Amino acid sequence: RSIGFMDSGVGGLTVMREAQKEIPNENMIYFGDELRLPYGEKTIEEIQKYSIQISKFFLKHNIKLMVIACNTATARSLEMLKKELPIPVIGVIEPGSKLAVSSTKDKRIGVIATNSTIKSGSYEKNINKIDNAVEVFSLGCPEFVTMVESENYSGYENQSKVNTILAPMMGNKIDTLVLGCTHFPIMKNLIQNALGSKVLLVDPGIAVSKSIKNVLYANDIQNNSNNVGMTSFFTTGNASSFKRIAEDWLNYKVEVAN
Ligand code: DGN
Repeated sequence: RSIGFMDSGVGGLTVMREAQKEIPNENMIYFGDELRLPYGEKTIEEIQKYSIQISKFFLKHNIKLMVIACNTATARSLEMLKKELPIPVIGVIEPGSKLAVSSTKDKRIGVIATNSTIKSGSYEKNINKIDNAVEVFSLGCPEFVTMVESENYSGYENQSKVNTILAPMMGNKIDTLVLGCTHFPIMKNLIQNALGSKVLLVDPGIAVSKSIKNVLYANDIQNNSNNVGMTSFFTTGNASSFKRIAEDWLNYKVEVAN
């Protein structure tokens, strides 16, 4: 049985790549809902409906664990999926918040994400549940999702776009920035350049891969074989652009089905 990773597009690949480093022997299925992207601009009801549909697709493929590798869908449908599904479900916001709190020295954390994630207040709530002395500065950056999906995530012009979009974050004296959308690690260099080397970027995917491992072992559903796991990829959108971005990010050849 495999682990299902869902996102609205290619973003969740940043989470799956970390998981493949942590638990390379597990089989994984990736589902990118590019046709209905961006989730960040959809209503809560729409996001919940899409998440349920994708979970049904996964259950038909007999998954043993579902990872919501999308912050927007985590913010809006994690609690619902946890109640509805007969298998464990993991989101990205709680592990990401923990990692951010353990990283900040000045207790000033920036969060960049989709508008829906920012509006949900989920990072603020999770961060302040761990330490309510931390100040959280949030900024919606929906343009970054479009840039990544359209393969505009490097080069001078894209750098200056990123600088402009992140300008409102500059006066906040943050020492840590959460990449609160799974698409953002793909343009990590541009974000780091814009903020300068003193700001530590937190990629929740790294923390999520540890949670996945813990949940597998806690439920005794880990794969005990030493063989490298199989991975399959599905998109509701354009398979060839998905393939290009996935191969660029994962560094191996992939087959993508519709
Ligand atoms: N990758 C998704 C996230 O982490 O929120 C959102 C992308 C989108 O659909 N806007």
